[in-house]
Amino acid sequence: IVGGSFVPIESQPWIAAIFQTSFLCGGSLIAPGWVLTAAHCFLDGNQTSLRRLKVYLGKSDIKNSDRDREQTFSVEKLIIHQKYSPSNYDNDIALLKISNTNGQGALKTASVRTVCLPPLNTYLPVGVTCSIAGYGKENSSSWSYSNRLKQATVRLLSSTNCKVEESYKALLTDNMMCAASPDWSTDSCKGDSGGPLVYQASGRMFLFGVVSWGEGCASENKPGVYTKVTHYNDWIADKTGLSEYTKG
Ligand code: 4AZ
Repeated sequence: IVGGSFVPIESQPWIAAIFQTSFLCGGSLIAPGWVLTAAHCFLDGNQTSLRRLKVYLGKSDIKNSDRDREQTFSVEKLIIHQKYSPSNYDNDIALLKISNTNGQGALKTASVRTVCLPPLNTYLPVGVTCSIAGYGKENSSSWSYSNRLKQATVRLLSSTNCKVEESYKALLTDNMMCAASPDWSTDSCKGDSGGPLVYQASGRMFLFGVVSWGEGCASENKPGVYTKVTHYNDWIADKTGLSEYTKG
């Protein structure tokens, strides 16, 4: 995350840190046994070795473990969207079925809880402020990830605005949405992929976006691009067996 601030895990208790030997991507806990993330995190697609994947919840710091707050999981299943396109990142969404050593999903604590999925047919109005979070780079020229959890606010752009020449013209599909800060000072960056873009409504947090791609980080006229979670209610319900109307 470029800009924004360091936050304790309790500010984003649904964020997941996905490891494949080393840190790989962010994700979001949408149900005790399910993490939603980006498909492009798994270069080998469904050939990815599940045994090498580990998911941590309740983690404020990638490098140091915090045994009192952390929960660790192995991955039982990796489900990459069947229409994910590695060439343009269309349908950049994937699900991980997680379980601990007792075969159970996440336990709700102060540092671990689920995020709500947006109800069917909800649309965020252009200009609303959302928050993004992750353990990724603090600027594009960094050599390493932040390691500590950061959060920042960004505003939703209209697709027309995001498709102008200076932005992404032909690169955007209807399954993507753009967000940036008006002064281009905050953005998601490398290592934040798969992580959450959330919007607060009626005191609840809804997962509207999954960090997907962008040209550089916090560069002028190059917004961050997020997978539109509302386009995948049916897919998520079908793959997980969860109700489309997640009550949190
Ligand atoms: C990446 O490389 C990446 N500024 C993620 C998000 C953005 C750019 C790059 C958005 O994972």
